[in-house]
Amino acid sequence: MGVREVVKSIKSMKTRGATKTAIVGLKTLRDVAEKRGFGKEFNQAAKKLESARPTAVVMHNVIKQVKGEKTLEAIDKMVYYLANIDDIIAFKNHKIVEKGSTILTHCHSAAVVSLLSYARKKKIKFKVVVTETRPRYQGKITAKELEHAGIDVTYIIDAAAGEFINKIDAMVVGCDSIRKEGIVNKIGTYPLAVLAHEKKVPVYFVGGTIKLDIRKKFKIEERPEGEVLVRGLPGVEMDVKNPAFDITPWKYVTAVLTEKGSLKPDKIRRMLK
Ligand code: RUB
Repeated sequence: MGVREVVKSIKSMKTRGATKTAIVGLKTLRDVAEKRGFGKEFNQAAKKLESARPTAVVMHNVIKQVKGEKTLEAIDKMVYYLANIDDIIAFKNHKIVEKGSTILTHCHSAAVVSLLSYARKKKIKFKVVVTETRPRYQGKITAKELEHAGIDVTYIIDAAAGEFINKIDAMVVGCDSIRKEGIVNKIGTYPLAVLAHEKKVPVYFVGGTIKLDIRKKFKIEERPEGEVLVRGLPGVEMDVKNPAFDITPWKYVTAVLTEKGSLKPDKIRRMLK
């Protein structure tokens, strides 16, 4: 696929998830670099790919690194690193999943699925409550992948979380960007974290340190209103908002599960300085 097709695939969410998007973006840039080098065309393609999904920081961080080195080997190294990071995170952190426990997750994160599947492979039996994740229903992908990994799944609408929270032992979600204000992830993560915190349920975010985000310019992607009101609301004139991500402030975060192990908020905030 060329740059234009990949940008289209990212914007339409055929390609999604912070890590996967960055891998696909990098592979596309590799083709550009192979044909045209690391000059103007490479920079233009990089800009287009980055702005296709502007909130997640992985694509930005890996492109920055590749621009520093300007070699195909640097791209290959980055792709390899991203393709393997979730396995390392799972290996280092799967013990947070306790035997007989029930985990709450939201949206679809490859890092979360990898960690939970690894725990199951290690013969730990547990349950996962998966929220459907309006408006794009990524919870369906998560439910399917976890069920295929032999995990007992309960699928709920987002608004049912309060009804289930007393049965939950830990909340485990992915992350798009780790910033000084807090952790950016799929819209709806923040209210779930507040609920979990209120009920003294630990809140874990899973993602590599490549998601540390020191960008000054940062925006929460606003997606089309048709995703929210699919058939519209004829005769009613109103504003429809559809932010794709929210920021969970640090006070609700128990730890970030990374390739360096489980890191507490204080440690991460020092790393962001
Ligand atoms: C996906 C989402 C995921 C993060 C992390 O949102 O918020 O939790 O991207 O994913 P969307 P991963 O479906 O809008 O891309 O662990 O795969 O990097």
